[in-house]
Amino acid sequence: MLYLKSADISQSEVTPKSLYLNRRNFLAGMPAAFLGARELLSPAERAKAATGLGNLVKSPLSTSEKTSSFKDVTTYNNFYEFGTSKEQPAQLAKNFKTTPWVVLVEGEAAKPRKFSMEEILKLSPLEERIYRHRCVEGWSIVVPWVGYSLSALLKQVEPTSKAKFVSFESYYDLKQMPEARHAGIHLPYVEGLRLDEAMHPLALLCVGMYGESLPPQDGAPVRLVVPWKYGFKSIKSLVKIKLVSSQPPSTWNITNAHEYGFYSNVNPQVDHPRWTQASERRLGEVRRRPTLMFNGYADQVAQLYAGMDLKRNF
Ligand SMILES: Nc1nc2c(c(=O)[nH]1)N[C@H]1C(S)=C(S)[C@@H](COP(=O)(O)O)O[C@H]1N2
Ligand SMILES: [Mo]
Repeated sequence: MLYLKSADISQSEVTPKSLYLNRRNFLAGMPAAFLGARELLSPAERAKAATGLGNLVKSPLSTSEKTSSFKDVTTYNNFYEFGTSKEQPAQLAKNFKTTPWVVLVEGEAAKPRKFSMEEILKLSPLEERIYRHRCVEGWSIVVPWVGYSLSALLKQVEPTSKAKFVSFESYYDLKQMPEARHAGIHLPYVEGLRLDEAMHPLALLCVGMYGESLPPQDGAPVRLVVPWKYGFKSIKSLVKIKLVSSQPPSTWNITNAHEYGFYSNVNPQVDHPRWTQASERRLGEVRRRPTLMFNGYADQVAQLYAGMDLKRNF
């Protein structure tokens, strides 16, 4: 019998009403203990099976905190296109087809163009960046991501002076993502950043984790990781990036504007309407820990918001 723990209900990104509408989905859910094929391999076998990402530059932007386990990070996911429970994406994204893959970068740019995945992988040296990553639901992880600053890609297309924001869109195909019908959120998944946020060196264009290419459930083949914002800003399986002149829509804001603003900076002083944001639980740990302003990246990013009311711009 599959049942929901009360914490899962009270701290889910979707409202209880949407959860109720998704009940069918939960009842059809997979056993939580099921492991992905790669999980069954020994570490040595896994290294052999991995898509080699070559020599990774160790980034000085990394935290020295202990990384979360590969298992936790790849079996407890939010990827609504592949189901709304934490266990579904690892199961239902298994056969997600990520080759060939093309990302269109267009809009207010002198040189808009498409980038194949092969081009993206070669654009800039791949770095290992160990970041804290916190979901608005109150869980967090520390992940050795692989990628490089998003700015390297954006600079390629030469943003014009009219470009003030960047909008992002995920892959969406009901044939590959049948569960998306019951997601209860606006799809295709869209997100946005102000241009200066997108150009900040911490904003990562991510192509891998734990030295390997990204598993489908974590956003293969290419996603964003914006470590000072709640996890939902870190859009997965990116297919489109558009430089725009005004603030673009974002999936969670469209779905529930009362609960999710455009900025979504991690801020322990601004509670979510349905729960506190003052603390979090790191996956693999029992005791909750205090949540840090900007998820611990205040020294690097607070300047971007100087003079802004961060309670109003939540
Ligand atoms: N396309 C897409 N991107 C997404 C989501 C999603 O449902 N669809 N979920 C977001 C949320 S709510 C979180 S917390 C992070 C989770 O990333 P992870 O599963 O790699 O930890 O992905 C974000 N990116
Ligand atoms: Mo999230």
